[in-house]
Parts: sequence; C-alpha cells; structure tokens
Amino acid sequence: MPSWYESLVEEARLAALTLLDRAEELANPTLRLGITGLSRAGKTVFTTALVHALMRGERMPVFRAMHEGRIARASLEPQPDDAVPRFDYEGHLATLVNERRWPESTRRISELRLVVDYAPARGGKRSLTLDIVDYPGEWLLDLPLLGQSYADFAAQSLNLARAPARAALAAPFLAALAATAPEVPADEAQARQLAALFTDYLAACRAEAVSMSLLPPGRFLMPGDLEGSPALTFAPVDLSPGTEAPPGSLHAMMARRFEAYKERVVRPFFRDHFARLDRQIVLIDVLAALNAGPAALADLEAALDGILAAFRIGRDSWLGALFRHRIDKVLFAATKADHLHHASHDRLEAILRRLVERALARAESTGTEIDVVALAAVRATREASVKRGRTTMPAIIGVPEAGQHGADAFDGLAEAAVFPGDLPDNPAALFDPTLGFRGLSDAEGGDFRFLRFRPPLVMRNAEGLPLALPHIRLDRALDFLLGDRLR
Ligand SMILES: Nc1nc2c(ncn2[C@@H]2O[C@H](COP(=O)(O)OP(=O)(O)OP(=O)(O)O)[C@@H](O)[C@H]2O)c(=O)[nH]1
Ligand SMILES: [Mg+2]
Repeated sequence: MPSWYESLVEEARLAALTLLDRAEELANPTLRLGITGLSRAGKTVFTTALVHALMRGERMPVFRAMHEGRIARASLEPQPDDAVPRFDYEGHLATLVNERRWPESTRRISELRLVVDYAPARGGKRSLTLDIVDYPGEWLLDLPLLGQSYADFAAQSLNLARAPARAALAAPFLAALAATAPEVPADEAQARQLAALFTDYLAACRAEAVSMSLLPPGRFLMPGDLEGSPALTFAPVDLSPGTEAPPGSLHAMMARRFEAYKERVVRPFFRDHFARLDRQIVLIDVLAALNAGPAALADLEAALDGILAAFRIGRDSWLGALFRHRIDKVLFAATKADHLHHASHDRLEAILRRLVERALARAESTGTEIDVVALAAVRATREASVKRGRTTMPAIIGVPEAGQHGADAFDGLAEAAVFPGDLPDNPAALFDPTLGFRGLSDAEGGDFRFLRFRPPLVMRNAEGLPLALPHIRLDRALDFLLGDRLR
C-alpha cells in the first residue's frame, strides 16, 4: 500500500467539507452531479441545457418525473462552495438563445446549485438539491500520475510521443530534447522552453483533424489559474533506467516540479472535488474521433480506460476508500448526435457502448450502474430528404457557422443541407485499422466532416423567456441521472 494514497485517504476522511456535506444531506437530500468530458466535448452546452430543461422543460417524454408533471419548480440557489466559480448559466443561455452562438470555451471547474421541488409518485411534496459540478475531463486522466515517479512519467510520456500517430507532431519537442542532457545544471529558460514545446505538442494532438484524447498532464492544456506557474513548467526528459538526478541538475528540477504538480494540483482536485461526487456524466465527442480516424479512436479508448479507472469501476479499487460513498451511476454520452441522421443515432450509441465495454472488460466491475447514450443537448439541425438526380437522400439541414470551408465560406445566415455519412452498423469494423471511417461527407465530395452549425432558433413565451430548447435524447440522460431521486 503506497504511502501517497494512505495519506490521501486520510485527508479525505478528515476533510471538514465531507462532514458538512453529510449533515446537510440528512436535513436536505442532495445529489452532486459531475459533468465532465475532454475539451470541446460539450460540457457547457449540456449543463446549460440540463438546467434550462429542469427550469422550463417540456417535450421530455422519457424523463418520467417531468413527463408526469411531478416537477413543480426548479430554482437556482447560492452554491455551497465559496471558492469555486459559479457556472454562468444566464450568460451561456443568453449567448445560445439571443445571439445564436455557442458559449465560449471554459477552462476550469465551475459549480451551480439547483433546488428541484417535486411530488413523489406516492404523493406529498419534496425537494432535491442538485449540485452540478462542471470540470475538465483532462484532470481525471491525471489520476495515474499520483502513483508514478518522475522517471515513470517521463518514460511513459516519451513512449507515447514517439508512437507513430504522434511522432510527427512531437518532432520539435523531441528535437529539443535530443539536444538536451538531463544532467546539465538547471536553467529556468531551458525548462520553460521544453515545457512550452511539450505543451505545443499536446495541443497539436488535440487539434480537430487529429483529435487525440490521452494527453497528460491534464493542466498543460487546461491550466485554469495555474498558467505559467512552476508546477506546470516541466516536461519529460530522456533518462537511462535507474539514473539518480544529480543535485542542481535539470533532471532534478524537472522531477521536483513534477512532484509539486502531483501535490499541489492533482491531489487537491481529487480530494476536494472528485471524491465528493455522487453521479457522473462523461461527455464524449465520438464523432470527432471517428472523423479523425482509427488512431484517434484508439486513443479515445485509452482515455476512457483512464476515466473508468478514476471512477473506481476498475482495478484501481484502492480509490474506493477515498469516497464518502461510491459513485453509483455513470453515464457515457456521445454528444452532437444532431450531426447525424436519426437512422445513425443507435449506431453512434453502439460504437460508444463498444468503446466503453472494451475498457470495462479490462477492469472488473464493482456494481456501479453504467449506461451509454448518443445525444444532442441542443439540437442545431433538422432532417429532410433531398433529391439529387433520381435518388432521394436523407439529409440534415442547419445554418453552418460563418467562415467555414475556405473559398466557398458560409455566411452564417443561410441554411445548408448536408448528407451525413452512414455509420457502420457493426461497430467492430471501426476497430480494424485497415478500414477507416470517413464521417460526414457531402454527396458531391465536399469535406464536411468538421462542419459546425449555429444553435437553433428558440421560441419565446409571452414574457419573452426562451421556451424549451430542441434536443436529442436529453430526456433519456436526465431520467438515468436523476429519475430515481425524483420518484
Ligand atoms: N450541433 C451541436 N453542437 C454542439 C452541441 N454541444 C456542443 N456543440 C459544439 O461543441 C462546441 C463545444 O461545446 P462546449 O459545450 O463549449 O464544450 P466544453 O466541453 O464546455 O468545451 P471547453 O469549455 O472548451 O472544455 C460548441 O461550441 C458547439 O460547436 C450540440 O448539442 N449540438
Ligand atoms: Mg466549457
């Protein structure tokens, strides 16, 4: 039993926060729901849509509590944690509805408290306090670092950087590394240069056309308020096995900063935030990975492996001791399903199920309930059949965002019809590296794989407040995540 986790467990047990949580739970049933996913997966849009649905929802046939009219009211209340930024629900909703723009990228954790007054099916009145925590999935993938030495970390991340799918993107960093001896005296400028090149390589792997998922350390791409701090100014260097770091060397400096990253960044996140969650939804841009090709898909699978380990669903069950109570439900959701024709929604779900199952098979299950869904939290397209010559083809229609597609750039006002590629009905085909999948494509050969549509036009009520947002299967997600607590 390594000492780092014994003390982590101890800290978690003693955390006053947890005791407070417990007292509050008795007086007032509370559910802490984590919303996570890698950058651009759709966390902000999903969270906004979830809150809006609870406050104003209609058209939610599968979310039984709402469909049966048992949700009397949902209202925002001050959140419990004073040191965590509030999720800017009003701002994000206004951007979506008033400007028909997607919200800006958010780079850190945020929180929102919603109190839901409802009528249990057997009668009476109750309320459920829902604490929603939106945090970057990149941070979850840092969990394994806690068990690694700097030498382990350096060896692993350099292996990954030299893998065929990544080597070209890592070339500038690897070249700088080749010109560096780890035993030279520590030098801040050199540490910064290596850290910057390493971060550039991680960012290049995350670019849309590449769409890699497994890119620790998580804060290098999602620094939050730590940007530029020494705990983030390190990089892996080449070490021969078993070398001790000479005092005062670059190696020693990097190793010290790696330890600081673990202590000051990774551990506090797991202790203060992650360990307090009851349920979790993991949003995944499966389409982006499919569009980028088999290497991106394999990488996504490895990242899901890491995420499942963090949920203690797997072999790393020592983490269970950290939990006040175990996370009892996890939903994996493929986002942006509105980029596909509905005939492919089940296929997208099947692909995600297969990714998750393969990751689960490597871990032994501990009874956490897991489900998978393909959804669009905010549906930006509608479906139509479009005649091309003699054939009629299923199409999706939406307003593409301005400026995409170079020479024939869209103006951001006119609608366009796109013929989404069919997903294979047998997901296994996707895991064969010789068969690529060429996602969204136009019948005439235009490359629409990464087309973004503007958010939909939303109707308003007599007071000018936005009505329900169109969605795909958001009700199913809500029923899984909240339904049993509103019975
Ligand atoms: N069509 C469609 N696009 C979506 C949907 N959800 C998210 N998107 C697209 O995905 C982008 C990212 O969504 P966000 O909700 O900002 O993602 P995030 O996970 O919060 O991203 P970061 O804050 O950068 O980590 C948006 O700008 C939209 O272009 C959806 O339901 N439908
Ligand atoms: Mg966000």
